[in-house]
Amino acid sequence: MHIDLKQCEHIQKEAALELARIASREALEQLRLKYFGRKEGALTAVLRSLKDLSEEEKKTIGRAAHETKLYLEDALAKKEQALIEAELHDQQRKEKIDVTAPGTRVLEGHLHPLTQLIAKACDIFTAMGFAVVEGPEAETERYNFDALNVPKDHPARDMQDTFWLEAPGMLLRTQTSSVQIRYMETHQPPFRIVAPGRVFRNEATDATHEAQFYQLEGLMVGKDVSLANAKAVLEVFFQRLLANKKIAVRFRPSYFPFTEPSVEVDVTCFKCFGKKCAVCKRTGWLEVAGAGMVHPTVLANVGIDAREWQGFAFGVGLDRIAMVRYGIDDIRLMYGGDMRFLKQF
Ligand code: FA5
Repeated sequence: MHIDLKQCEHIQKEAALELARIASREALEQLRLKYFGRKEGALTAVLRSLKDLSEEEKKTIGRAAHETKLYLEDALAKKEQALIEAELHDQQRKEKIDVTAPGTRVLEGHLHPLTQLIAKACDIFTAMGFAVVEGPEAETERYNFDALNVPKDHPARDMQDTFWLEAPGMLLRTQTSSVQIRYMETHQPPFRIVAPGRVFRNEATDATHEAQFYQLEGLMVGKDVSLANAKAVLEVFFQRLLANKKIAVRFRPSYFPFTEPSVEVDVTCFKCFGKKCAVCKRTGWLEVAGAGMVHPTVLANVGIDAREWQGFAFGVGLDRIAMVRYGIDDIRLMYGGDMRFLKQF
């Protein structure tokens, strides 16, 4: 191979152009091999052929070749350093934490309005000495109807359209009154309990009727517990629940097979506070529960002597209370799972 000064010059120029275009350490390594590679390196070939030059040529061309070698080594090293710094800078930029940037809000859940209402109700009754108990949603006909003095062929069974289960004698409870029986079977009076829970009725749904809703059962049995006590307890409950001492309760005669006498419980409309509005149908009252004195036959069914013990029971419809309290105009919203609705409570 014959070399001359031009060749060295050419290598320097070409390498400088190529170096300017290089953007990665891998590409830089390729370039290093192109010039300094043991077998095929362009500059390696030049340096190798120096030994064939005359003494005169060695002085000029040899020096130029060595300068080119030094130049290239230096340029490669500088480029490598620049690439390392750029990489580092890039990494730092990516990993940088801006402590002043606004944070990402963590979505926080909260309790369903009905769950909030149940918790509040249980607190109020607990403060009045009531124990909170529960019963199953899939219930037997005996606990839901028979033991509650609802005769087999009595139309009262149709009052609450029942979802029957495939297992014989099993149903989805239509009322929390079934918990009264379960509790009284296993406890001796005196006692006071509340039992909140979900009930089911095979009804056409509309803005105020759902096929599933919540009730809160109350039961107080003692030696001389009367309907007046029921009125007082319910009045205190609603006054505390709605944080308003002016709330009153009134009883209207009614009929339930498991109570005698039986009453419908109305409470001062807590939308208009008695001023008469659309929610209370201009009556000033809201119908919120059924109640009465536990029927002697029901007590006998669970082995409690009705000559010695007596008491009241009530069943509050929780959904309608939640609706008036929170201004919800359609009961079905409560079970729709729509976040836009739920987020408001
Ligand atoms: C009963 O269920 C009786 N077990 C209540 C009772 C208990 C009376 C203890 C005496 C002694 P009633 O079917 O009226 O009664 O229902 C009670 C409350 O549940 C009603 O006042 C109403 O607020 C609510 N309710 C009834 N049906 C529905 C429905 N489809 N959707 C939403 N709430 C309902």
